[in-house]
Amino acid sequence: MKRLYGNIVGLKANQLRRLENLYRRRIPADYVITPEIAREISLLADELRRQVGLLINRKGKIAYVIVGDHQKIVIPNTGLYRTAPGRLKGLRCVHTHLTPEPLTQDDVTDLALLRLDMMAAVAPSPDGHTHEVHLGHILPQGSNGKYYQIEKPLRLDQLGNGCTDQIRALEDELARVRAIHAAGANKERALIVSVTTASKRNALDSLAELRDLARSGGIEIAGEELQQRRRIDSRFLIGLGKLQDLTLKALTRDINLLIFDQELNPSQIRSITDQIDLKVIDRTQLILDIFAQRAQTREGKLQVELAQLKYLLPRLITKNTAMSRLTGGIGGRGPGETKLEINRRRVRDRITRLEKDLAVVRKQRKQQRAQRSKKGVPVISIIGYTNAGKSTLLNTLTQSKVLAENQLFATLDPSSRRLRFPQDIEVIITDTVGFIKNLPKDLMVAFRATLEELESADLLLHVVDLSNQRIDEQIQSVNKILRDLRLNHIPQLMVLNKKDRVTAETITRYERRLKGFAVSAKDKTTLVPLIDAMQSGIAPLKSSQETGLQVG
Ligand SMILES: Nc1nc2c(ncn2[C@@H]2O[C@H](COP(=O)(O)OP(=O)(O)OP(=O)(O)O)[C@@H](O)[C@H]2O)c(=O)[nH]1
Ligand SMILES: [Mg+2]
Repeated sequence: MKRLYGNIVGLKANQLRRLENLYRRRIPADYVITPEIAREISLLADELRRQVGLLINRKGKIAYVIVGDHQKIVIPNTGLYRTAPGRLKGLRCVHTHLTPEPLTQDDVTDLALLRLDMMAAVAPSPDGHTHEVHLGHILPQGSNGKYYQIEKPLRLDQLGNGCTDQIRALEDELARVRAIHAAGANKERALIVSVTTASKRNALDSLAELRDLARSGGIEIAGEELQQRRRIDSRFLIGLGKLQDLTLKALTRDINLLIFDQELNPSQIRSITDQIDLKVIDRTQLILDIFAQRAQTREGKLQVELAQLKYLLPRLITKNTAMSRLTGGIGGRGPGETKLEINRRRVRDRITRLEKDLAVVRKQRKQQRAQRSKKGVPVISIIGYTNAGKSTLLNTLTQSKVLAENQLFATLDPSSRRLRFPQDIEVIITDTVGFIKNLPKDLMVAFRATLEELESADLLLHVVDLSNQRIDEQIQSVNKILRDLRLNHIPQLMVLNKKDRVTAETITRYERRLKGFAVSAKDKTTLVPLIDAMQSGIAPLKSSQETGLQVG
């Protein structure tokens, strides 16, 4: 005889036998539950003053008999049952309520989180004379923000309602939704989530940027969720109820990834992934993943790996299933799944190794810089917020073909080009990785070698995107990073880019305010005043270096 699950302490032998006998019963395909079994479990529950529950498979076999307490049953770990993405569990739950109560919040949570075929509660009818059955199921195409449906209570003689067909139809519909999305290759489908105490406007701006980031990371966005709270729930960030909503939404829209705009600490990631069967990442990890996709050179790769491992280390806890979702990152790139079993020590060893390698790189770069300054070739560095048009500007200035794309972080590895000005001055012009607000600290540290390159710049071209709604915040973020890197003493020219995309009035306003040069990096003819300014910015420098050389 199969065993019972739950709290069977204090049950009498004949009660145990009656419970165990339930395993022998079979439910005909059309029925959620037969009236006899419904009556029987209600009777048992009344006698025990405990809830009784059944998990029933698609063949009508009872797979689990569960004894709960007065208010709830705890569903055992049904992990062995299939959980194919976009499919239901293949089990439905029918349990008793001791009072005339419809499906509870807990019932709906179980329905959602376990992806049960159905959830049913057999409860006394309000008049107390008979029983009625409350039934809920997932809605395949969530409409009006509702992802589950609770049916009108059924009388016991209404239970033969084509139950199996209904479940099949439900699952077909889920499969259809999934097929539509699967057509878009094996992209990740994400729900982006922001939980914030900030103003709505700031939160929306930030979400918009997160959307761009996700898009740049090759992720498809299936939905957005903004929750403004007076206080942040320190365990789940969002409330548990909301989390449950998200799970249902994820199921019905075939979503496999949640991206949080807010940084999640290790224990929050764990509490969330303990609750839901989805991959969960935060903005920082998304940025790290994009960097991992883009890194081309050995140095770039070293830097990204270092940043990823540093981020990972505090989140690395052995024997936690949540880890597989965490370390995988989007599409399992970066340090990824193959190295999942690495323990903390090995991660630390690897970090030390990477730091050593990078120290060598830094030294080499330093020597190169010393050489350059000995030769007296001035360096102009193009900096600015990501996607501002830095690479495009470099390309147009030097007629080269550095990758420029409408993506965040198209450029990761710095590139340098020589440029000869009309006045016959030669300079080196470098393009760098773009900046972003709240640049993850680990990235900043890891990219020190690249960023140090900026220290030797004689002139910075700060490129801004006039057409971006968030231009002011972006300028502030860049200036903050420059201060953090102690680069704010280097002379700066403001380059107001993409002027072809804004009105003349906007151009004048920003020219006045920022004393910058409005250009269209794509159009060489617009660059003349900027080139003049670059020359006069560099010329005094060049002549003083030459005098210096003569003296030496
Ligand atoms: N309309 C217009 N688009 C531009 C202009 N300059 C750049 N772009 C576009 O803006 C996008 C980003 O340009 P990039 O040069 O890659 O920008 P970036 O600053 O190097 O970006 P990251 O390397 O990702 O930080 C590309 O799609 C460019 O074609 C411009 O003057 N006008
Ligand atoms: Mg670039």
